[in-house]
Amino acid sequence: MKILVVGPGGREHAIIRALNRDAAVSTVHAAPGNAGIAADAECFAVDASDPDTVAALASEGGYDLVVVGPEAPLAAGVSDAVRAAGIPVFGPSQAAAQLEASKAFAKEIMTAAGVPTAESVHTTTPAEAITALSHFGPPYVVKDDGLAAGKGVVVTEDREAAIAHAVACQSGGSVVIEEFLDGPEVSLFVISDGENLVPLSPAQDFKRIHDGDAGPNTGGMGAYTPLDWLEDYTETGPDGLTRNFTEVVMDRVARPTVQEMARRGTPFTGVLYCGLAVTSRGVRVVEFNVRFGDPETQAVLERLATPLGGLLLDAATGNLGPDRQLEWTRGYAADVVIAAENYPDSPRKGDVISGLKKASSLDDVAVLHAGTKTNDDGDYLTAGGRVLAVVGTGDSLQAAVDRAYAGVAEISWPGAQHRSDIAAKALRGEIKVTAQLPGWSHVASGKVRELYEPAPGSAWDGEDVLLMVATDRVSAYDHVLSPGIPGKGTILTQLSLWWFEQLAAEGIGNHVVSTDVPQEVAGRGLIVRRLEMVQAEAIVRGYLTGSGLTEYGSTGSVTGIPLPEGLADGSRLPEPIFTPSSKAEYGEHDVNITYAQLEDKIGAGLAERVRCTSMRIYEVAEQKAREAGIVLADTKFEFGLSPEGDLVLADEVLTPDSSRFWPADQWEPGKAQPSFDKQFVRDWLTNESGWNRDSGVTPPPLPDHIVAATRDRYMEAYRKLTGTDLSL
Ligand code: Q0N
Repeated sequence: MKILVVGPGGREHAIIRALNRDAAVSTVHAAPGNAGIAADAECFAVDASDPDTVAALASEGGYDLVVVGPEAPLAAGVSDAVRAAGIPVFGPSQAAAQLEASKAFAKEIMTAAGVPTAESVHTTTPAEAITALSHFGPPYVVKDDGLAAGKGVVVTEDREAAIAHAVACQSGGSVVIEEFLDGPEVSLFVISDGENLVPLSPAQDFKRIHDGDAGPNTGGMGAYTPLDWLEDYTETGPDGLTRNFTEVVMDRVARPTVQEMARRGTPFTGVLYCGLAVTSRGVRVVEFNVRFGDPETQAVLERLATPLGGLLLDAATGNLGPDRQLEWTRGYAADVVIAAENYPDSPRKGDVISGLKKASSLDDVAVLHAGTKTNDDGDYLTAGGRVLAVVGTGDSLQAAVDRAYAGVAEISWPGAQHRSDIAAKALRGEIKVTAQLPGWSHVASGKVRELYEPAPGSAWDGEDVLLMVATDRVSAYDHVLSPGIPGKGTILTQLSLWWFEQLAAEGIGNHVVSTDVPQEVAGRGLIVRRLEMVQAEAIVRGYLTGSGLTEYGSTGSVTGIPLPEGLADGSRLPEPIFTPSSKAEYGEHDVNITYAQLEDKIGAGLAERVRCTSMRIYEVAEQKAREAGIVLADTKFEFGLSPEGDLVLADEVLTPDSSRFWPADQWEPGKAQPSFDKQFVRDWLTNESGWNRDSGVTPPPLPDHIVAATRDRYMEAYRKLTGTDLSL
């Protein structure tokens, strides 16, 4: 197969590199290509956006397939001209390319096809604008609708500022008020033959020039794939089946869009780039592009194992078939773009690039060219804003990123700039998405749990209930670790339920209403009464450790309760003590408070009821745990008040996440006690992983054997306490 790739940039270099790996591809040529591409394909210096020129070149060259890379030639009708010349072309017609070229057209198609996108309202009067702003709530998104006025977009929490911008825009025409899309952005490329579709692997790109998403927008400064954090995203379809992220985008976005385009007689052939926001309310389309994205393509194609030439030819000729699947290499890919000085304003050109050979000779590193040329001495010179993309691959995301940066470190020229935080948030586990549960709206996220409320019109709508979902996430030393512990959410929820039952038998009521939850969260979700929460945590300690030990060390007492001298880490206290704490600012540690402070905070009467009930629960639970061979060292409860004024036990109770469980037969005061849950995680992190707790750096991923051992430990705690096994 002989293929011509149209376009000059890094994306085209990535496509050509992947085509060269396809054994069925004999020849790849580029028009116009660039200096780096020239090493991998013969280049023809033509105007890539001129339809007749490209069609003539394609005919004369006898190509079996033309692949059009960038948007400009597509919008100019290059695909149509090549197709008219009787040559298969991968890339949409000029008419279908309107999905990218015209935002209004894209919106029209999405509306017709029922594709979820940001809800928006056109307004022409201040009163209409104010109504719309109130409808969406903060943060407010106010967009100028007049092409000429060009006052742009304002995103603000400040209602007055939003109104002012709306009024200013209305002076020149109308203004669009739009739903703010919270949540991370994802690029999903979907290959279409006009009818059938096949998705590539989701990727994330970095648009701003500087670290931390500071500075102006660029064409893209780096990307990585796949996105492990998307695994938490699920949605249930009308058939009651649960879909993963890619299935949701295929069902709700890509397929309806391609069907609508076909219905209009302008079938879409090529790659539909779905720019998506994964919001708390579900997936939303931010924008469509009609081509491979740059720099995501450099990472995505690096992992593609399916021969690319055959795939693109099948798409170009309507032969994808209904069940096309792609093969991927294991692991991850990341790329880092190196841009010229003064990019994106007016990039400096003509600097000699050094270190290219060294960088590309590194294992699992590829250097793809975007804006380069060569001089008479054979040096590579900068010749554009984005100059190079360095791609790294590896078994882990960290390895892929490390390799990309190892390549970047070899390359230099005066004023070269790159971001140093590509994939950093993902590596720190800071990107989170929430499963969409049928009948429930997400309201809050904890470190390891999620909270939902009944969705309007659902079975529980109008009832004062919440859905509390325990995840498999595990946290240690204030970091949420990856991967999670499979089954943890279920084990802890079932343990909590068992305790609730034991305590109910003692006359202690709790907030559980039902365990009949959506199947996605069966076993780890609880429907609970929505209570007015007591604004303090009720901690009972029978043994001295943790923050209690620290406080005892400096004052001899804990939350104002004096303790005898000579106690050590793990010492049993003469009698259990009630040591309340109070939520500090969001994200901060809770702070211990005295009983008098608790009385000030919630009132003396309520404080007494909370203290009394907590002590009683600890007494019951400590006894039961002891019989099971477990020391219940300390534990935290949360309470709420029912509308009738009853004190109700809330949250989860007496689990390893809210309590310290120690194996009774190993208890030995004077040292840190082995704990019954995360001991393996903590020991591995501090002793074996090479990670430093005080470094501020994200802990490395947990190895399989630590995950398995930790899970066994949770299971053992459940078995010991309840006397039964949990079949998961
Ligand atoms: C509530 N939290 C803090 C879930 C647990 N029954 C209730 N009624 C009203 N509010 C709450 C409960 C309970 N339980 C408790 N937040 C709201 C603990 N959350 C953290 C996130 O996950």
